[in-house]
Amino acid sequence: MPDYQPVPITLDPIETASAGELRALQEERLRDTVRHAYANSPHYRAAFDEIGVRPADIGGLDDLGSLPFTTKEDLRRGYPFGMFAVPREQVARIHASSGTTGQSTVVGYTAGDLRTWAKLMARSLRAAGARPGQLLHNAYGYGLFTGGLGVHAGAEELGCTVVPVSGGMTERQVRLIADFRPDIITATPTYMLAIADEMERQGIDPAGTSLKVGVFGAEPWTDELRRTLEERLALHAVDIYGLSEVIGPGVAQECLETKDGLHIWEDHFYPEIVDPASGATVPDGQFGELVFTSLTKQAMPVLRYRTGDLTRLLPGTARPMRRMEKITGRTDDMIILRGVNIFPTQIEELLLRQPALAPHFQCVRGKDGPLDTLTVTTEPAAGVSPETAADAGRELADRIKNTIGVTVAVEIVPAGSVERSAGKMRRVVDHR
Ligand code: DLL
Repeated sequence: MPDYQPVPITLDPIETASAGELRALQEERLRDTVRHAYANSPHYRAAFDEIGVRPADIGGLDDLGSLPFTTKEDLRRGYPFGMFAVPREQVARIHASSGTTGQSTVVGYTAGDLRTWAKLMARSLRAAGARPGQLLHNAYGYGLFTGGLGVHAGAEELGCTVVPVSGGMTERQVRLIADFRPDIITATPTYMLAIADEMERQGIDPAGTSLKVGVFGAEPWTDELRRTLEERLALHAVDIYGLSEVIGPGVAQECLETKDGLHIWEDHFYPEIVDPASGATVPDGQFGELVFTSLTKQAMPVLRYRTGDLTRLLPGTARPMRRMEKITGRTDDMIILRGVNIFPTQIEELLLRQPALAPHFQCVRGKDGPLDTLTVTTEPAAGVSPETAADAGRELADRIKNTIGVTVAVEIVPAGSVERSAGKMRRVVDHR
């Protein structure tokens, strides 16, 4: 890791506000959001009416539980603009999910929403250790995905020099890093690994670049991958979380000085954790599905949006606002194998402890007669013989058996043959 210490900088007053001040603001904003959603969104008016709730019934955060959940299904049904709560003419920008797991979902922002988003992204980058005047290499994809443009606006807002590279063309990414000497890089953690591989291929030492901080997110990643990235690239690796339905990147951010989970910007997004099966709210500290209520969004307010992401809420540390632990996985990426629940992050954690194996892998689901199977496909690490990698693969299978309690196959494929992505890596492949 580098000895980089960002210069001290002034925070937004709300970032250091007392619990009481924060709560008062959240309650006022919640009441406004509920009134706005009921008055202007046909979806929410119908959802409230169906269960007999009126905006006046929501006096504060304690009443949140009486509001209906919002799901991805609701957004799909409203395709394309059915969830907007302002006339389309007032929507300044549209983003959309790729729709790999179903129909794409569309989100919209007023000019005011875009300003809020840029401010929160700037707050996130500042917490990550970025400072005005630094050069930021943005390798999140530009386009309908919120990563590229979201990070871009926040970096400009903070006063950075932004290099809008987008994802892909990895050879060029490496050249630009060498030539422009950025301080900060923003990318998915798996794409950062691919960039590091390309540096090595070009004979550039990944630990010798100008990079000081990597702001990695948009997909689940573990503390083991943090260690791998920090050692290999000699930078600080911090986690950034967000989702388009809520705003995009900049919903929650890990602080450079603590690296202990992500502070949720609760003055704009109110979090709850619910039991994924029953929907009952669980107390802070307990695992479950993350649910968000937007508190300031105008174009597309969301009430109790079910993210499908699994984590737990923890008290504040570097900032008073609560933290969420690194995401374990998504409910739809959970593999149930012979009654045992497995997340790709658990595999990642064990795989990265095998230095003879590359950090690239996929979980391939298959069938053996009536039985479901799981094969972890991975590659030998650079310079490792197939025989040594095969031994490490057998050891990995043993460790998976001993810690997760389930038998999987580990298949070592030639270097470069595990699928790569310039954005979100597809961890689970279903061949059943
Ligand atoms: O991935 C927004 C984003 C861009 C976040 C750049 C961070 C950096 P979506 O494409 O809508 O938005 O995907 C949202 O990605 O529900 C999670 O399942 C996953 N995800 C996002 N950040 C993290 C993270 C962007 N830090 C979905 N850790 C979310 C784990 C994450 N999963």
